[in-house]
Amino acid sequence: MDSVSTSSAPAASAQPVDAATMPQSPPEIRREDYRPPAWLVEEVALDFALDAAATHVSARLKVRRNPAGDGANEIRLNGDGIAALAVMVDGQPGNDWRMDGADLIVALPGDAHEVGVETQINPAANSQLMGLYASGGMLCTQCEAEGFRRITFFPDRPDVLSTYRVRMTGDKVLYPVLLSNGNCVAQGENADGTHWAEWHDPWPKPSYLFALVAGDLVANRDTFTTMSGRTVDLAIWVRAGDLERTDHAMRSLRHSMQWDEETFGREYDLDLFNIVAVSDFNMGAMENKGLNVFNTRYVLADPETATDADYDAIEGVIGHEYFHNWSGNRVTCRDWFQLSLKEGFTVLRDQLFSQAMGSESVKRIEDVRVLRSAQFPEDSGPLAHPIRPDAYREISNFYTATIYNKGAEVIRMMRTMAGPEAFRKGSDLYFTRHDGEAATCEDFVKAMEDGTGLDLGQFRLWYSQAGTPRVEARLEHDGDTAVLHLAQTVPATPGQPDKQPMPIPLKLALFDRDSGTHGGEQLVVLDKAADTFHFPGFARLPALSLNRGFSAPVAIERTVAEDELVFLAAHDDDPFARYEAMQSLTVQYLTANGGQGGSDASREAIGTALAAILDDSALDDLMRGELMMLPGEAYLAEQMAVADPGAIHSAREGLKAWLGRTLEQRLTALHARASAVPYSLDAAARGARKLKTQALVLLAAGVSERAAELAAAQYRAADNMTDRQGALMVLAGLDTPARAELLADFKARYDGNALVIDKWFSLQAGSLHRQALEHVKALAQHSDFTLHNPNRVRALYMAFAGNPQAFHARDGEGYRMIADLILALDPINAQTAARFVPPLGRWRRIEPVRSALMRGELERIAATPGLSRDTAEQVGRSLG
Ligand code: B3K
Ligand code: ZN
Repeated sequence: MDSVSTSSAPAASAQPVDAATMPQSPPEIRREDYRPPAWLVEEVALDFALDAAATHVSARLKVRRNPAGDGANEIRLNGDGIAALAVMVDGQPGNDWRMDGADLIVALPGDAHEVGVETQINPAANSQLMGLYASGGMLCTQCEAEGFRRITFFPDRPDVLSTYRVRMTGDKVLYPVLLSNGNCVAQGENADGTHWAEWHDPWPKPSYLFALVAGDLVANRDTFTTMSGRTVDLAIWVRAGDLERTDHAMRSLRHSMQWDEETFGREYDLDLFNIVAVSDFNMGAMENKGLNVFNTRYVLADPETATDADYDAIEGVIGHEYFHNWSGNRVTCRDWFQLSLKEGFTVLRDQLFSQAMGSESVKRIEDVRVLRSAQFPEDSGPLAHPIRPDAYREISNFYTATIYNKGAEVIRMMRTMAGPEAFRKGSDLYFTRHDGEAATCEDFVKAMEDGTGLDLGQFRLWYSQAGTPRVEARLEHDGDTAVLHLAQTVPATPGQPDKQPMPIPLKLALFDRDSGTHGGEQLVVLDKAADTFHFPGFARLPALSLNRGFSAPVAIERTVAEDELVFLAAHDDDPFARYEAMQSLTVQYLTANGGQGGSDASREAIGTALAAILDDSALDDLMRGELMMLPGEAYLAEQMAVADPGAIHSAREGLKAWLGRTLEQRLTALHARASAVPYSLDAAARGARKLKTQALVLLAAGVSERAAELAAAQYRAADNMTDRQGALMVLAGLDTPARAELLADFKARYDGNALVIDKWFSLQAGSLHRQALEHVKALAQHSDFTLHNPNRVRALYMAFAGNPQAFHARDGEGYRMIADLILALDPINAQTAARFVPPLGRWRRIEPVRSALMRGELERIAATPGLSRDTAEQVGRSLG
């Protein structure tokens, strides 16, 4: 594209906005204030003269008055920290423009114009990693949600869809590879040692899906033939040394493309699909049209450096980003309040994909565990919000477990009620009806209603009401009938004191205790505050298996006799329900007496149930490994109005120790059996590896010397990262000479491999060692630690914030460390800093001594001048 000729801008209004001058209470943006854009942008032409310290950007926008707009004779082009070097209207230097805060307002008298703007940005100085930034010598972008405005002035909102033509010029040696969205349409060399490429994306898209990458990269290439017979070129771009670790990602991509055709009828729509791995990235990955940008952690894997969990995560994230091509890109969001429209639906799609690729039930259990440990606490705390929020100050704060994971559960409930075939009709209708549009959650629900035939009138409450519903269940026996009484309450959440009953689909089965069988799974929908359901044909009280498969994201409140739970843990034919029975047994025991623990008889019942699971030869090891995991401390705390993290930790560790001692023979025998299974990626071998580590976890608590020997032997014999990391995780929590020796061995063995060194930081920060807090302090001073790499920051401090014993140290030192981190990180990377506020925000649900300390740290942060909008919002909501 020709560069736009310059006109001199008024100096005073061209000053970039300094984040430090941001007010402590940034303005609230409300869903009800949505108005269609006054102007649409049909075509965008961007010309980048790439340079790490000074990239020049010329933008030309073909704009057209929106008939549905407010008729304004000016266009608002959002900016963030950039200055307009020149503004042109219809090829002439524009005189009629002004700055409004960070935004550029350009007067436009007619109905169609071409607006040109020039900006200059400094990618090397961009530590926020939003917009165009430098990462290890390459240049890359992240625009969702509002990063495009850090590159050029633009109506940076998702309901403005445009086609993009992008030209890049850069140094041939530094940036031999030049990528953008869509297809490469031309390229060439200049006499001055630079080269250029021009890319065109034929699919109209919002600015948040724009991407550019320039760097010295190599590609793993493959092809995929679509259902209509088109050949798509696939490429995964990485640094030269990483190429051999991209095969699993490529396989996952091909599987994703195939699965989306088969399951949702969705075909890919460009001739090219590029993925680029970047080591400095604020989140997991980004679904830019035709050019996904990924955190290296969700691309690179080989048995030596990646665990089985890493392999699964790569498959899931590759699938997730690929599926966004339809649920997000072809049909995008009207505004950011509709974020769950694309994220909730795409999480459901990636969950179903992973369920189909591996163990369906184990994946379901893992997803429920994430929901309960991350989303339930969010839903019951100061940051609770509906899956379609009503207001935000900084949208980056709303990429939450509620929007993503609860959003997925809400759509999963529609699927459960409709059945998979009708659900597919609904999703087909949604994609056809809204293809090429910026849609709303309401559009999705309406398409589901029309496609499935369900009446979702009352169900819409799931979109507007926050809080995890509580369902009280009581089963009685009357004559030959089992009578189930159900009652629901949706708790009050910030801004929502009164709630209405919601439709809650509960799958259930009633087991005859003598035969251990049931007469078929049933679905009841509780849509009133209270209801009663009758099930004739039971001579005596059956055992109730409720919310099978976790059909609704609710908390069931039911006192169940231990013998019934032991029965279900051993006999339920729904693997999730079996897991659930085991969890309930443990939760009941651990939360008894205010978290001090229950009776010896209750503990015996857990031991008996676990022994049966260890002995059950019909169980596969992946599932056995799941059943061996005790509920996490965050989930246990969630069961109490006010929790004492110290008491919960001691009770849980006490139970682990008792189980480790009581089941020592069985656990060591299982460990030996599993150790004989050679490495492979099949389910049996993966199950064996999971079992080994779970056995060590229990043994370490009960018979630590024996566990230390086994763990050290497992570490030394390991030919894969799952075994090595599992063993080292256990050793990191023990006081044994092998601890320091093998941590040092691990560090030396993998020095230079950033993803594995992240593990080394995490293992120590998350360890059960009594000195974990001191270890974290020392690691923060390590020469390999930096606040400039989000993976490294998360490796150390997220692991620490998720380590209850260390984070909740009674003297408040853990809280102080996280608050200090937030303050140090905020000016560097506000988005990542704000992610550390929620752990402190739990203060209202914690016993008084710790509660006051947590609140004190939040107040200290709040009183610090110059906070980012991200952190100011999260701290304000946490204290409010
Ligand atoms: N859509 C992106 C998330 C962007 C987050 C911006 N703060 C990745 C994903 O959910 O697929
Ligand atoms: Zn997503």
